[in-house]
Amino acid sequence: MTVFLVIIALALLAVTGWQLSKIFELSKGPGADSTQIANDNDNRKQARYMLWFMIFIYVGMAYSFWKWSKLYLPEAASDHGSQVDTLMFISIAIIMIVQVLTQALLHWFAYKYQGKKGNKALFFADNDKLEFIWTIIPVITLAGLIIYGLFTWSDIMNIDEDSDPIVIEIYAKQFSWQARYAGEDNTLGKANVRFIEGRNNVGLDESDPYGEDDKITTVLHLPVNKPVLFKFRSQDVLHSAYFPHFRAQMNVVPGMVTQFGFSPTITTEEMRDSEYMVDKVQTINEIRKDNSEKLRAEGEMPLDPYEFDYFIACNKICGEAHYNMQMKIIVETEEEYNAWLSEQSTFGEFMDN
Ligand SMILES: [Cu+2]
Repeated sequence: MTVFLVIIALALLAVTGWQLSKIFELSKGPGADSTQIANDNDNRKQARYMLWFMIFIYVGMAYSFWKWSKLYLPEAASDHGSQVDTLMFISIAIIMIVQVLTQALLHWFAYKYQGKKGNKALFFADNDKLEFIWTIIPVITLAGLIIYGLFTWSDIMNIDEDSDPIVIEIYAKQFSWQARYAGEDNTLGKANVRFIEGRNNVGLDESDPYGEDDKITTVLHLPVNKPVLFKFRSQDVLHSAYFPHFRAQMNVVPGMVTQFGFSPTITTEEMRDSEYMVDKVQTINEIRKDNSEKLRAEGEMPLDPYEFDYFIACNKICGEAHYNMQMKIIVETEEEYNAWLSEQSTFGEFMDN
């Protein structure tokens, strides 16, 4: 109702403004130039606006790069990540070059060929040579980008099963993630949403011997430089597993298993020690410190200092707590990983307890 009233008020305000401008025009008297057709003076003004607007766009662009380029993700922490980054960089570079050139031409031409009384526009109906040039250049560029993209895509998506990857299931539900390690046999036991009952909250088939040694956890540990094959399942709605630092994302679809594989290349410790992350964490903690002081003044609990961790975030708006649907990832050495995994209880042990 309030929105409706605000809209009506704004509309009435606009009508008032329009009527006032009419009165203002009329009050200028019969001698004033009241024609609706632009004269040389108007054209000159508009042409200058075009130039000013071009400067505004370029300054805004440069400022945005300077101000926000530090929000880029850090160096990719997976083996295929640099390929994704290169593809992205080339695409953006080409778009930027074309954008800067065409924007400049558009605004400069509007200025240079502004309307002048008595000037006639040069006009020709078609020019095959020009049309050929402006068609063939985008065709070659786009074909190049698409072919390069396809090669990169198939390189990333085709998982080499001979490399004997560690198989881990990522199980999504509103609003949390669980990881299921395949255990000694490296084979995941059968699972279905129909088997969910009591403590069996990911729906493992208890009659399947492969499932007996599976290990279900709420934190995802990964050994560095080992290929991992992720199998994704969802209990309820469409989710999307987004691993930004590893440049990976896969839809998690109820009723089917999707998959994606990569090898992490940078441990959590190494990433924390990187120049980028030290800087970022320091900035975050400075903000937290200021906020904590405010909280303390209001008699509330101060914030804990932030420490970097990899994570999976949900990248499909899946419900009210979607924004907070994430799982911590710890990339560590193989020894640390094995030590951690051996401490986790198997599904069989978990159900017997
Ligand atoms: Cu979700």
